[in-house]
Amino acid sequence: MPRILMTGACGGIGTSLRKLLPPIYPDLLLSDLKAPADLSSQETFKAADLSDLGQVEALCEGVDGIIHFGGYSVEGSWNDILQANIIGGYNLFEAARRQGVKRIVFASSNHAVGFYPRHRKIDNDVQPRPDGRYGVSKVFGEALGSLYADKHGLKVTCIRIGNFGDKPLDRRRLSIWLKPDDLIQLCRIGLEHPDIHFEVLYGASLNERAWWDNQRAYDLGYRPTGRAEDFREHAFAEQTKLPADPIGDYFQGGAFCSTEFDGDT
Ligand code: 15L
Repeated sequence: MPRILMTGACGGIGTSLRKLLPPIYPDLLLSDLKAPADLSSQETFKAADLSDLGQVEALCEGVDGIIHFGGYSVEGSWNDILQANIIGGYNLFEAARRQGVKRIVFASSNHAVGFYPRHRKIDNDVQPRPDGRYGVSKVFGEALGSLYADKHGLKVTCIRIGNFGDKPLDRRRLSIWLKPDDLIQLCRIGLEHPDIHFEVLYGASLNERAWWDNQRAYDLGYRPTGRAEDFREHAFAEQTKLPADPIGDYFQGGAFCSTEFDGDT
């Protein structure tokens, strides 16, 4: 039975996946800076600060595969992003190498490519166009994954997650929504598929308005079940509550693009 480590256990995605993963991976080790308040006696938890290599190395001992959701998950100050995502990302890959971990699923983000305009459909070969310091840290994480796959033989899958949740929250999210069960499928591909070397996949459900060509994920067996259009009315109703954002509406990354923006469209 493989031992799977999931970092970021207290984050939005980690909180949801903590409940969904145990039937698939019963030997699940959870980690974050502090234990979740509702940690049950059935769960195994070890605290670690990603910016401390020694702590991350201790965490990786005896682990076969990692799902890395830890770190900063939105735009932040340079120092926060530097500690949690740049240094933390390096520590995670390096600790995994030192401890002989075989596979890593890295939670990348749509914000690694957020400055592509919405009228352009992109695949997983496009060059990065990060839309902030957070997006840059995700590009860095993908680059680390590529390096550790090519140089050290780790099997690495980067998932450019759109917007994870039970339903799409607004018009933009109709294009990038990711249902929890579909993320589980992508994680399983990364942790189990025999053909993985280094992959970049899009974390998106069955979204008719998708801006991403996710053929590679489908080739690896991905069969999403979440249909964004089933929630169209809800998403459009929520959209009316948001302030106008012409810059954000032009780019795939939305408000991550319009924040601090003084460029050209
Ligand atoms: C992300 O990468 C964030 O982690 C999440 O909080 C959302 O903002 C999401 O992107 C999004 O683009 O909607």
